[in-house]
Amino acid sequence: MTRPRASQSPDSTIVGVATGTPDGGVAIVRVSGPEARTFVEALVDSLPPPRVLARRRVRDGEGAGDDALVAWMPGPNSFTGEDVVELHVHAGARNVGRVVAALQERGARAAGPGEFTRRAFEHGRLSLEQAEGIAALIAARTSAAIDQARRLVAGELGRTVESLRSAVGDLRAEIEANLDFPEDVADGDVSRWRAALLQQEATTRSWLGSFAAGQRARERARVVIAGPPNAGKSALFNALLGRSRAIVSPTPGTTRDYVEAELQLEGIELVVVDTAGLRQATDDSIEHEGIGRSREQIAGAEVVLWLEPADAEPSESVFPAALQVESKRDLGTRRPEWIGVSAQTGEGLMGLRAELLKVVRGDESAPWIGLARHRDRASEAAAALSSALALLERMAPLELVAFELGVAERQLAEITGRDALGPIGEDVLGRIFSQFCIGK
Ligand SMILES: Nc1nc2c(ncn2[C@@H]2O[C@H](COP(=O)(O)OP(=O)(O)OP(=O)(O)O)[C@@H](O)[C@H]2O)c(=O)[nH]1
Ligand SMILES: [Mg+2]
Repeated sequence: MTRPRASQSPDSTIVGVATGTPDGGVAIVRVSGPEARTFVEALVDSLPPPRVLARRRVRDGEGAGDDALVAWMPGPNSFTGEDVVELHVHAGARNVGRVVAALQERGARAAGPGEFTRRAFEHGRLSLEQAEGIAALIAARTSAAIDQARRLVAGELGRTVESLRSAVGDLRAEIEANLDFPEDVADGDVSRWRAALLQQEATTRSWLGSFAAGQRARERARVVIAGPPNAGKSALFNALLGRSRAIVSPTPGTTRDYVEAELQLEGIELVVVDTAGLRQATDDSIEHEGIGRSREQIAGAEVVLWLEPADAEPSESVFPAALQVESKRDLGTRRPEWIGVSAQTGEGLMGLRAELLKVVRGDESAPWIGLARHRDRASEAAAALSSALALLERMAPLELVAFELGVAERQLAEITGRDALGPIGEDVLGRIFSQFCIGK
């Protein structure tokens, strides 16, 4: 196990505010460590029985003290695995500050970012990817992100990864058992190993293949409406949102800066962006700047809606890889093969929404809930499994195959962090837990 730094001594008792800002009516002050009980008892006379919320007066100074609810959760069956006491006090920075200061006077140390969760990990209460799931849950901005983070916290990824890791480990053990007598290895063994390896490699690659879908689902896709001036981009933007958010006018070059707004389509959150119309020569420097910003928006888009109006000739600069939409269909059509809409009559909007959903959802393959760090480790594991497979097919010495399997095993173990504290190291843990807010 990595030795914590002196300032993070596992023996120290830490205090932090578990509730975030802005304050609600109640704030939770959490104390964890061997002296949690003693420190809090000094303020509240007696602790309630374990896991019972009881009312206590918190004497944190001269006056009457705060009227609080106190929960006492003795370790190891607590969130951190240590003795934990939670004080539900009245919120407000000053009031909470006094309670925290009183605990610090008794000897509790202010917790660093993610320190409670880190202790939970170090005491085996959570695996690493579950801890990362907690951070992802706190940071989640879309309902898909919340679902995925909850599944991480519930240990779903950890169980899948762990089951592959143990299969790789079993295979390595079996191959190693044959190292001393390679001439006894039967052809049947080799083809069985090969089949197992193929399957393990395919599993890992399938995670990598659906990583992007999971990431897309977590984030709000940016849908950028672009096209020549006066195409009806702002009118379509408003029609999609169902409210008049952007200025619509017959003057080409009306929209200068881009305008963005959130849009929900069947439970999928999108960001729709209206941009300044693209045209070549313009000596208006503001419009010029606006066009530059449109191009940046297009470059950063998951989906570009390229809009051209039915009452103008097709332009030469249709943006490639975009959904091609003809606007002002109430005026006729010159691009019958494009998706047709009219912001004025509402014609075609349903069809456009359906096309948008199709693109945003991408392939319907189940998205992987792993985060970027998990993808990186899985990708190393997949590479090692591929090498092992290639070595086996080349009839290379079995030591080499076993070595590659060992690499794959270690990479997979780093995802959950459970059995691989050594190789993970302080810097990785520091990076992961520093993303948390204080009190988590
Ligand atoms: N007939 C008809 N007119 C439309 C429709 N949509 C927009 N218009 C008109 O087309 C003109 C331009 O609309 P905007 O939405 O401002 O066009 P834009 O593409 O945002 O233009 P810029 O911001 O200048 O690039 C306005 O006069 C709108 O009323 C439509 O569906 N049918
Ligand atoms: Mg506009």
